[in-house]
Amino acid sequence: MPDVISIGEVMVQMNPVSGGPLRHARLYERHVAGSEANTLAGLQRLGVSTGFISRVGKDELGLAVLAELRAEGIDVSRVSVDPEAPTGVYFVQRGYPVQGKTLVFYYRANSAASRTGPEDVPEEALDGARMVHLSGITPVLSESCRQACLRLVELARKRNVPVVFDTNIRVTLWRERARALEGLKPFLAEASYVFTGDGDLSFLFDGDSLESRVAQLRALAPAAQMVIVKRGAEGATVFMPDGSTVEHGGFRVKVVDELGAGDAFDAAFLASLLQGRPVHEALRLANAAGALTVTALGDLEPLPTWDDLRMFLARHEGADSALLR
Ligand code: KDG
Repeated sequence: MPDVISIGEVMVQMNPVSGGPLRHARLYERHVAGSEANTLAGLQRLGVSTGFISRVGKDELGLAVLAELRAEGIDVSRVSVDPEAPTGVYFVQRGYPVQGKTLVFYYRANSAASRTGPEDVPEEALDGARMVHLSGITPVLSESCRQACLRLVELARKRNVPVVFDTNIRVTLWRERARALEGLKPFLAEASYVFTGDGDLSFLFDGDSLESRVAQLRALAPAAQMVIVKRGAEGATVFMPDGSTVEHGGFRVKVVDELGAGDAFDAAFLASLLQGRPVHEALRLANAAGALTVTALGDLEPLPTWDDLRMFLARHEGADSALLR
């Protein structure tokens, strides 16, 4: 029985081998990715068992998605094949026209995954679960997806399973702040752990400091034991309920493909908590996992194992690095 259950959409990712605008891209690497499943794959690499709820199309791309998720060891018994709609696809444009920024072009409207509904979330899906993980992407995909997410959260509450929620704002999908805030509220209200980022916080709230935006988020997430704010290469900060914070700096690496870093971060943080590691150590490992994930194309492929993290930390923290136990 999986320790962590999540729900979302996995798409085929078309990632050009060269830079520049997509209108000229001719050679692509074909990957498979989706924020929530990326997090599950990251957990699997760190020894945590996971299960995913979704749909794929009855097509070649759906077979590719299923094959990759299975290869990561994710339980896909609750990913159904929907003959009525296709598997979603997205294209990535890295570093053009703004260096260091990635643009994403979705071909996912009315995809099979967007037809996921509460009927795909039976109560037994939570048998044995230690955490339920959701992100702000799935509820915006369709009304049935929103209902499926609400059901998952309701079942988690009924069974006392902690809910982990990553705000994961995709502006292209939400379009405007008021809609996003309304859409995220029911999930924030139930979350025991909230992951967010400085970009997400600025999109959601006004305020002259990170602290004031986090305070506004906390007001919507009164049950949150931790609000974890990711700041990319700058590191991350955990805001505890008593107002104290725990911080860890980021690691400098050569960025090849920034997508998936936040998912890798969540995975390493959660795997560390599930192992009983202290918050500061979880942050250190999560920052390292995020950094490692931007060093290669694709979201799933560069996700680290414990051995990868050990080697990375030894290199980046020097001889004094207190290596993982
Ligand atoms: O986290 C990276 C993913 O967000 C991206 O690769 C695809 O899931 C995705 C999305 O919805 O944007």
